[in-house]
Amino acid sequence: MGQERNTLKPEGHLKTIYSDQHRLRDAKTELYGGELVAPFERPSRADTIINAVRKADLGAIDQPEKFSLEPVLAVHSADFVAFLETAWTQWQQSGYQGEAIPTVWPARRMQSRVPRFIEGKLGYYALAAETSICEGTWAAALTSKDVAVTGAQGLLEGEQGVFSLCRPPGHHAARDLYGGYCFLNNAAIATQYLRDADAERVAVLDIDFHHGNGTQDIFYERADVLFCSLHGDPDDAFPHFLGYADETGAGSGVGYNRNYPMPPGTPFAQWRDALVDALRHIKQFAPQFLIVSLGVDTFENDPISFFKLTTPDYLTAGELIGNLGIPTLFVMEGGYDIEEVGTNTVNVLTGFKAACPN
Ligand code: 5XA
Ligand code: ZN
Repeated sequence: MGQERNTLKPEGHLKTIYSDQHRLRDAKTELYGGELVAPFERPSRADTIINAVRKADLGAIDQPEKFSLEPVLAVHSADFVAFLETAWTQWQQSGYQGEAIPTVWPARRMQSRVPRFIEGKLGYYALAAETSICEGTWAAALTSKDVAVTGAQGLLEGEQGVFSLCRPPGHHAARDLYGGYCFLNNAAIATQYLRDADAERVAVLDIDFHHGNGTQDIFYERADVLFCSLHGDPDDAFPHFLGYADETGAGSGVGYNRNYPMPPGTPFAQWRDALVDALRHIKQFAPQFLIVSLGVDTFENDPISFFKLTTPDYLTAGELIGNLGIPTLFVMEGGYDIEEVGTNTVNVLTGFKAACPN
């Protein structure tokens, strides 16, 4: 580590980073089951979570600092970032009336070039069609990145636990792909930010219901970032084309990617066993920092997922993570049961805080 960590923070303190700029991302459409529906990933999710955080009195709630595009360009390609920045304007200029939805892809045996027209660009950069781009999407994604990087900065300043309430989420966004409600990969950006601040090793634990294909993609050939993901088996669940157990890393990254795909109906006991195994590997890796991609769409009543975790289970999950004693940044990903998304999220943080009170 090149940077000194500061003195200990008040006991039991878990700082949250939040901005209501997330509301700028308020798409009206999601392509789901052959229909255009109101998006599952909607502003009320974050509103519910921040209200639960306030009620639980976990610690200070800070606004994010503003960061440049530098930490973004450390994990995403410049052409992808330029596309995201201008996609909505280009779409509007084309005369289309609805939100921007991709309809054509570079499928097998076709060319892999970036077309000039926005319809082609959307297909080139999208990994899925459900995620409409609308006014305010880019501004919200930028703020979400600031929320993540401010959280990472908190770890560098000596916080033991920080919650970055990112929205839109990020873990499906790869180096040059968006989709699955994600645009910029907040967890990967925070991870790389910590590496660039001289942390030798950083681990990423993804406990969202869906495989973190974007994060895996970004770090797949690296031995300095261990990626572990617990998720619905891609045979049955989005993103379908990545997340199998035999994806273990490539090049110098072999052995630093661990996937735990699980079947429909997976109960907490089975999920917990996978978590314990992932935590064992993380402990062995001995990272300076842990990033948790925190999704609570593993909940039994989640409308788009199929695991069977219950509200008290999230306390146990947080406690198991906290037992590692590694300075940890929680980065918000999915969770769509609007009634319970706040309680379930706060339970993870409360369990963590109880296990590592400093
Ligand atoms: O973690 N990812 C999600 O919750 C989004 C899944 C999108 C499925 N079409
Ligand atoms: Zn998810």
